[in-house]
Amino acid sequence: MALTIQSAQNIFSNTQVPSQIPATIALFDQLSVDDQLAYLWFAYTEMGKTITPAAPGAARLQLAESLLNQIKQMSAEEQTRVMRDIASRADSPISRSYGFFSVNTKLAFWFELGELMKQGVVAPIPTGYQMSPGVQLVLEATKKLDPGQQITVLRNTVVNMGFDTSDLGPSSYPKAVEEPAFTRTAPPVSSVKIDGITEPAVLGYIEAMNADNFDQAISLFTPDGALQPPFQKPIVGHQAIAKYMREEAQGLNMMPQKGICENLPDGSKQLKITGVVQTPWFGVTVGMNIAWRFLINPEGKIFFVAIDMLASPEELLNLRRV
Ligand code: 45D
Repeated sequence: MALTIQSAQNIFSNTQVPSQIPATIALFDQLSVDDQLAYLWFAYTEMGKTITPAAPGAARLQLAESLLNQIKQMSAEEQTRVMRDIASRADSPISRSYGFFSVNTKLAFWFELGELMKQGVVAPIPTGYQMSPGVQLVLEATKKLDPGQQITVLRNTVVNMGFDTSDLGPSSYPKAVEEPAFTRTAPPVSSVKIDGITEPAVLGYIEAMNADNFDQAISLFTPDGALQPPFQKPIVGHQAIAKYMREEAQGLNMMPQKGICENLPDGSKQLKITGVVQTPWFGVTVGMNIAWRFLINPEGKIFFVAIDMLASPEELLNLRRV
């Protein structure tokens, strides 16, 4: 039987547990735009007492510089309007420019605005703003998440902001040809060991990703292979996966711990591996509990890999057979 992405998506489906991350984002989405901005400010400053992101390097900030300079020059009211436009995905010039940013440029943009807010150069929340019960509710829901889940909520809200530029074609807005590299927080692990796993494609994948060697990682996939990031649709084919990895998978520390491997009748294999991933934004201070679900074809190539955020640390041990 030929492998299909649809059937691959369902491997180990019995170990999937609903995540609090989309549930929290759904609550956030129901807030008014001023409430959303206020929530992010409170959540970010509260979180900042224990963990803070690393400052984005100059090269990354440069990609957002022209927007930031425009905002710095505005009155407090104009600054508030711009933030409302971006948060509500309005069709305005600045919200369009933001919409063309890569994920990491979006994060760098808000990081810098957050700094400017702390310095009093940019207005944090609209003057006269009163916290609504809805904001309180989403903040309470956020407090119950572990740090890895909290930063995922923040990241996803920032990613969803800005005018949706997907139908506009390539941007006329200046964009770096290549994403600037993140400085690694730990030296790459050269020999990967995963309890219960000997599959060369999987070990090779982790090793290549931990060295940001995306060409090497891609070469382990079938030409029609797919990678499905957390809460997203599968990204199909070498070129699309390579673009995604350059934009979003740089500088990650992947620390798989244990896994199971099952042989299927057609000679392919399905594997589930659990472990911890660190993002260069937070380095070793935040670990995200995740699972990789691999489908390896009979020739030993990766046909499919899904990355799932685990609902709780207990899920790290949930390696039941199907
Ligand atoms: O609106 O094997 C203010 C893949 C107030 C690749 C603010 C992966 C106003 C394959 C505070 C200023 C990548 C899928 C906003 C593996 C306002 C693979 C600012 C997984 C917005 C394993 C807010 C990788 C700010 C994973 C500055 C799971 C927020 C990676 C900053 C996960 C938030 C990475 C930051 C995550 C969040 C990174 C910096 C979750 C970063 C999160």
